[in-house]
Amino acid sequence: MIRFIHAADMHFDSPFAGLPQSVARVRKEEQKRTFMRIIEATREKKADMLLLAGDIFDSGFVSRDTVSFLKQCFSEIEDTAVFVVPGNHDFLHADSPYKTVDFGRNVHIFGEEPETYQVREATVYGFGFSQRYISESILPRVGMHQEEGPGILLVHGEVGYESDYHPISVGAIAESGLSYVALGHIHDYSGILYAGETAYAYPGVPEKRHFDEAGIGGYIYGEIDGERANYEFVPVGQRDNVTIHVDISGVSSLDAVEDKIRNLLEKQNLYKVVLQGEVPPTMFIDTKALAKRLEGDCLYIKIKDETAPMREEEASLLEKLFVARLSERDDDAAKEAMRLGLEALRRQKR
Ligand SMILES: [Mn+2]
Repeated sequence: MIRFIHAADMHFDSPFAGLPQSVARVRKEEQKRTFMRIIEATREKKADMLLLAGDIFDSGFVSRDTVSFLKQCFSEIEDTAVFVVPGNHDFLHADSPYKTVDFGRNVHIFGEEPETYQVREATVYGFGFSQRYISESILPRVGMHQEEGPGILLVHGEVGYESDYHPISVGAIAESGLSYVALGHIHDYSGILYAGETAYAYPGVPEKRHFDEAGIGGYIYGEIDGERANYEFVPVGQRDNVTIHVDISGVSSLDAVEDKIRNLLEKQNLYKVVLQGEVPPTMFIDTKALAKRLEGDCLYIKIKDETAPMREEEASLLEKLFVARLSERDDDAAKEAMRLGLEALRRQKR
């Protein structure tokens, strides 16, 4: 039986732009810790191979820390063959760490021409990016897998007919004779897909970085035993980047808005909160101050105000007068009176 672990798109040395520096620093450490979980799983499962399907690095800028971290990781799984294909973000070039660093005896980095390795009864095929864009489909150049054991292809690219990021057609996968195609490039887990007899999948980013990479990331564990195969997605990510839309229509005070948001937060996650609905024309939402008050309830929060002022005729004259008078005072009693008073006035209207 062949056992493998398939991960992709770690994007090490991502700047985590948009986050405050202190949070970005935490996230960079966590990104590495999540990868260590993948290394631990590789060891525990006694996997024959660890397949890394490109975009291991976010760009040509790779820190020394990251290089020594990866060397350390790979040395801890000496009995596992580690296969790496460069992706569009970390494509091969003369100064690339893929060319300049010796990652260890058990690590094989694929070049731009398809190569083949034998790992026990399995044949592993792969090739990587050596430029930012590839619009030609290279899969047909690999040829059909005709060896006896299972065939596994490791590649970075986009399933479809047209793409500047190495198009891979479903038809070509179906005709490949392969058991499994280990893909990288798409940042969400794709599910285990099939083209003919061949399974293919994107594991996605293991530790999600941005609000457009929501969910808990992971890797794929596979076992191929003769004709039988089993593939499962294993979550390992530590935090979720959650976007929530909160309708605050009818919420009469900023304290109530704060409470409403607080109830939706989970300590470990990062949040983008979009406020919606209609609010009294006198309500001014200082999103920065509000976020600051909620900081302790999650790792990070940013708030966007997309509310609209209530139409004039809906805010009664009485409400306006009431708010105007109370706004002259700025103490807790006035705030409480504002909340209770507005609630009472609105109840009356219904
Ligand atoms: Mn990527």
